[in-house]
Amino acid sequence: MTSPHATAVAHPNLALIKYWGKRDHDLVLPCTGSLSLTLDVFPTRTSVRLDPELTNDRLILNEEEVTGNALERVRSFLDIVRERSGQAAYAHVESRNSVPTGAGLASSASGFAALATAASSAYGLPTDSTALSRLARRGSGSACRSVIADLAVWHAGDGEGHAADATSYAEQVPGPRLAMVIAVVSAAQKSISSRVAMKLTAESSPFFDGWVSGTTADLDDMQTALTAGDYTRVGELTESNALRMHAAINGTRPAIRYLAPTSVALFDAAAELREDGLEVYATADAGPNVAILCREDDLERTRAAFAVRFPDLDLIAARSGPGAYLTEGE
Ligand code: 2P0
Repeated sequence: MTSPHATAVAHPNLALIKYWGKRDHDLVLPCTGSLSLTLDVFPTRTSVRLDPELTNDRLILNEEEVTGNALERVRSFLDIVRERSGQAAYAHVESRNSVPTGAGLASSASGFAALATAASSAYGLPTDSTALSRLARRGSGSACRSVIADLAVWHAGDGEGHAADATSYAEQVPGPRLAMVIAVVSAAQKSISSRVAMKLTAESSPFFDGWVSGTTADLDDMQTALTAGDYTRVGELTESNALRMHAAINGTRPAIRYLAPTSVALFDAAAELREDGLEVYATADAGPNVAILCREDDLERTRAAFAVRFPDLDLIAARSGPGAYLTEGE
C-alpha cells in the first residue's frame, strides 16, 4: 500500500486592493479585506507524502533540502493540518516554484495555496475552496487568495478569534477581463520581509490608521466598480491603493522604502501612456517590481509600450489564472 500523498498546483496573485497589517498574528486575520487577480504565470507545484517513519517534516524546495525558518514555517502549518485531521505522521514536502523566491512576486502565496491543497488531500481534510482558503491563510495571508481563480476578495472575517477564523477566506468575484505586465526591477531577495514590515508599519507608522480606514472604503468601491465593469475606476483605485500602502510603509520608523527609482519611473510611464490613450495603471507590492494593470485585450500592446521605454527590464505578460488544483491523490 502506498502512503497517503497528493500533489497540487497554485499560482501567485497580485492585489488590486492590498493586504497590509494583521489584527491577529496567530490566526493570520487581516486588519482589512483585500482583493486580487490570480495570475497564469509562475506556478508552484507541491507534493505532500505522509511517512510514519519520519521524526520531523522534510522540505525540498526547488530540489534542495531546506532547514531553519522556512522548514519551521511549513512544520507549524502542517501541525495545524495534523491537529485537525488527527493524523500525527510527518510528511515529505517537495515544492518547485518558477517565481524568483522572495522577490515580491508572491511566492509565499502560491506556495502555501499549493501546500494547503496538497496537504488537505493527503491528510484527509476537506478540499472545498472555502476550507482550503481558510487553511492557506494560516500559512501566509495572501495565500488564501491564490486558492481562488481570477478575481478574489479576501474577507477580513467577522469579530475576533474562532468566529473570525471561520469567516476569513477568499472567494471569487465577477469583473472585467484584466491582465498585467510585471516589470522585474529586481529579482533579488528583498531586504525586509512583508511579514516583518507590515508589523513594523502597524506599530510605528502614524499613517497606519488612515491606511486601514481608507482601504476598507477602497475595497467597497472596488467591488462596486468590478461589478459594474467600470475598468477606469478599477484602475484608479488599484494605483491609488498601492501608493497609499507605500505611503504607510514609508511612515515606519526606522523608515522602510520598497520602491526604487525605476519603480517610480514605471508609475510615471503608466501615467504618460494613459495620456496617450492606452489605459494602464501601476501597482507594486513589498518590493521594487511594478505590475501594470491593463484590459486583457491590451496586454500585448501594453507589454510592447513598456518594452520600448524600459528595454533592459524583464517584462512578464500575465493573464488571469486558475485557482489551486490537485493533480493526483484526490
Ligand atoms: C498583498 N502583500 O495584498 C500585499 C501587498 C505584499 C504587499 O500580501 O505575513 O506574504 O505571510 O500573511 O501574505 C504579502 O504578505 O504576509 C502581501 P503574511 P504575506 O498581496
